[in-house]
Amino acid sequence: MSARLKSAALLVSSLLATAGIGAMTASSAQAAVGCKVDYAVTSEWGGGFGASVTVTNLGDRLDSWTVGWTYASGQQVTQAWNATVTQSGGAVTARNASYNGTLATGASTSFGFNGSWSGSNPKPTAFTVNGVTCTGGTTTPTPTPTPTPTPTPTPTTTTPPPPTGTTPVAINGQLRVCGVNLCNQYGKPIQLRGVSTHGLQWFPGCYNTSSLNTLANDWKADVFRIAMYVNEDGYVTNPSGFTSQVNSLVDAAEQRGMYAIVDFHTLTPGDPNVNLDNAKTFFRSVAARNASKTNVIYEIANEPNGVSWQGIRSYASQVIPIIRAADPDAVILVGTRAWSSLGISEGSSSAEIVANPVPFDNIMYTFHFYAASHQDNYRNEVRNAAGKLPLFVSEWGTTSATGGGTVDIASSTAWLDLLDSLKISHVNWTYSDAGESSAAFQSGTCSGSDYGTSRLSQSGQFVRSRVMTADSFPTS
Ligand code: IDC
Repeated sequence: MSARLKSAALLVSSLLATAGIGAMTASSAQAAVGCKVDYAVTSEWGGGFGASVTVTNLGDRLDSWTVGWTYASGQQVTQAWNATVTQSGGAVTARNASYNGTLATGASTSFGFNGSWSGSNPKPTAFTVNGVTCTGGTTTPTPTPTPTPTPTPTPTTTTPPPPTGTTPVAINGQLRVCGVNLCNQYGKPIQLRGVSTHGLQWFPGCYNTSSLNTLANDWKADVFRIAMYVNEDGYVTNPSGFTSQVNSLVDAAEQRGMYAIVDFHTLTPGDPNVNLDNAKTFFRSVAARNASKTNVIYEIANEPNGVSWQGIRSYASQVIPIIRAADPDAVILVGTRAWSSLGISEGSSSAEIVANPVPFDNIMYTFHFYAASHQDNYRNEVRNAAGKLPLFVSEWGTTSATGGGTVDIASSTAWLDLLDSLKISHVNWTYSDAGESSAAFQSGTCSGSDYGTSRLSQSGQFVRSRVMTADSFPTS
C-alpha cells in the first residue's frame, strides 16, 4: 500500500506544488494570513502510527487549504482521511477534501492518517498553510506578484489501483461513509450482505474453520457480525476472554476477505450508558489491536431501549473518540432508539436523529427489523430516512422479534428488495444452530463439521439465497 501511494504521490506532487499560495481565496495583497497547526500522534505500533492534524485559520476566510510539513527519513504517510495527503521524498502535502475546504477566520478542521516509520518517528515542528509558514499568529504579507501561469499538468488521481484479489475486502478495501452511502476505496457506493453470529457465550462452537469457509466460499458473504453480548453472561463475566474471542473472529474474517463488525451487543439493560466504562475499555483495546486492518467496522451499541436519543447520542459522543484515537479511519455504527428501530418502536422516528445527529463523520445509524413483526410502517420509515441518514441494517431476522415463530418469506423478500434498491447493507440474525426459527442451521449442526445446504433451516435457505447473489462491486 505504501509503495503504491508513494508513486501516486510522485505523480501529483508537482500539481500540488502549484496549488500553494494560489489556493487562497483571499488573494488580494491586503488579505491577512495566519495559521496554527497541531500535529498529534494518536497511536503508534511496531513500524506504524496514526496521526491527527488540526488546522486553525487565523487569517481571512479560506476556501481551500494545503498544509505542508517535512518528514524525517523513514516516515511515510500510507492512508489518509478528511484530506488528500501525498508525499514526495520528505515533503508531505495535505489538501482539503471536497467538504472541508472552507475555513472561516478562527475556524479549525482536522484530518488524520496512518503512516509507517522506521528508526524514529519525530513530530514535525514547522508547518505551512497555503505556502505560508504558520507562526500561530496573524501576519499581513507583502504583496506577492501574480505568479506566471504554469501549464496545467495532466490531471492525475490518487484513486487506488485496481484490486488484485476477488474477496469483498480485497476489492473494496477501507470503507468510508460518503453522503448517506457506504463507499468503497474507489469512492463508490456499495452494499454489504452477510450474517451475524448468535451470542458468542452460547454458540462458540458455530464459528470454526469449516463454518466460516462455508460462509465465505459458498454463501459468499461480504460481512460477518461478531455479536458479543455485554450482559446476559457475556463480556462482563470475562472481559479479556471475550475480547480475545472477538479478535480471533476478526482475524478469521480477514483471512477470508470478509468485513467484520465488532458488535458491543448491549440488550439488557437498554441504556448503553450503564456500560459506558465497559465500552470504553473494550473499544480502546479492540481498536488499537485491529487499527491496521481494513476489514473492521465497529458497532458501539446493539439495541438501545428505554433510553432517549439524547442519551444514546451522549454515549456515542464518548465512545467514538476512543475508537477514533486508536483506529481513526474505521466506519462506526451507532444504534438507534427503541431496539435500533430509528425510534419507531417507542413512538418516535428518525426525525429526532436528523435534527440532532451524532457530531462525527464516517458513522452510520443502525436499523434492525424482524420480518414477521415489522412491516409496512417500518419499511416506510426506512424509505423516508434513507435519503437523510446513512443507514446500516446490522441485524434482521426472517421471524418475529423473539427470534422464533413463523418464518415470513413474503415480508423478508419485501424488506430485502427495499434494502437492495437503496444499497443498504444487511446482516442476518443468526448464523447458528440455535433452537429457534431465525437460526440458519438445524439444531445440532455445530457439533459436526458439515455446514452444507442439507443442514440449513427454512430461514437459512432463504437468507443464503439472498446473501450469495453476485455483488458486482464498482471499482471505477
Ligand atoms: C435473542 C436470541 C435468543 C436469546 C435472546 C437473549 O435470538 O436466542 O435467548 O436474544 O435475550 C434482538 C437482539 C438479539 C435477540 C434477537 C431475537 O439484538 O439479541 O436475540 N433480537 O429476539 N433484537 C430484536 C430481536
